[in-house]
Amino acid sequence: MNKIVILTGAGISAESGLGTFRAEGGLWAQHKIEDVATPEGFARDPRLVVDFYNARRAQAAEASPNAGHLALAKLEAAFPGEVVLITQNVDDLHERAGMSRVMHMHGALSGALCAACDHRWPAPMVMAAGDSCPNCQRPSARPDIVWFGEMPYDMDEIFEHLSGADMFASIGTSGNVYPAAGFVAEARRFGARTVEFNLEPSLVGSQFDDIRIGPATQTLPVWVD
Ligand code: BV8
Repeated sequence: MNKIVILTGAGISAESGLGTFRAEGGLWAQHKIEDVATPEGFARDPRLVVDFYNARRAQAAEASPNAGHLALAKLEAAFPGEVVLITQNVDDLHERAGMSRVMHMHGALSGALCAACDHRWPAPMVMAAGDSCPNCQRPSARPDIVWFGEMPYDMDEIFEHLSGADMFASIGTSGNVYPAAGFVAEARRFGARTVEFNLEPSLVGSQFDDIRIGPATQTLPVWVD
């Protein structure tokens, strides 16, 4: 086996104290998706959206990588073949765990994007609605996050990786959101073995060859060793 493709979701950061989306009291319980994670919501109330991501950026800065993040970094360092990590998460805990290759398909809290000229730059810890773009100087800075209805980043490269995967592992994601929830079917199409790590089977759990039930901080170190 020489290529492992990994997809992670909010569940891998849950034990670092970062809220998931659909759990009781999760992020979407406190806010409506259409108000804080769509371009229309940002156009309607940029301050609400910018403050939502400022709060998550501050939380992520306070959080630490957990044994699940560290296990994946250990796998990447020790595996003789290629490990590609695709995350739906916008925190930087994979990087801070030592993972060298992280594809943030839904963007990252550490990034800012210009809604006018598409310029991207490192986000300040606290963004304000109407911050100006350092490139075009217009007051059109927004969080560099892929919202619903927007095209995730690096999709061509991601499908390239999936077509060459020998193993596809999906960790801590509920299988609600596409195109990420469709990756297991894509990997299977090319003959990959597939394994899911979750507290319970996800909405696409039946498509996996193997499911490891339990907290990622326990199931991943066992899998990696
Ligand atoms: C697009 C950034 C097209 C924001 C996010 C109808 C059918 C199918 C698709 C659609 C549809 N209607 C609309 C769509 C498309 C839509 C979509 O899928 N909607 C869903 C809701 C139906 N998708 C999109 O819009 C995507 N774009 O399709 O573009 C296009 C084409 C052409 C041109 C332009 C566009 C873009 C989606 C990206 C949205 N942005 N994130 C932010 O982070 O604030 S999505 C957001 O939810 C998160 O980023 C995350 O990626 C995503 C999924 O959440 P999960 O990570 O799975 O988290 P969740 O809480 O749901 O689950 C946590 C899991 O962890 C649970 O299973 C739990 O059991 C487990 N867990 C908990 N603790 C642990 C654990 N597991 C292990 N250990 C633990 N300790």
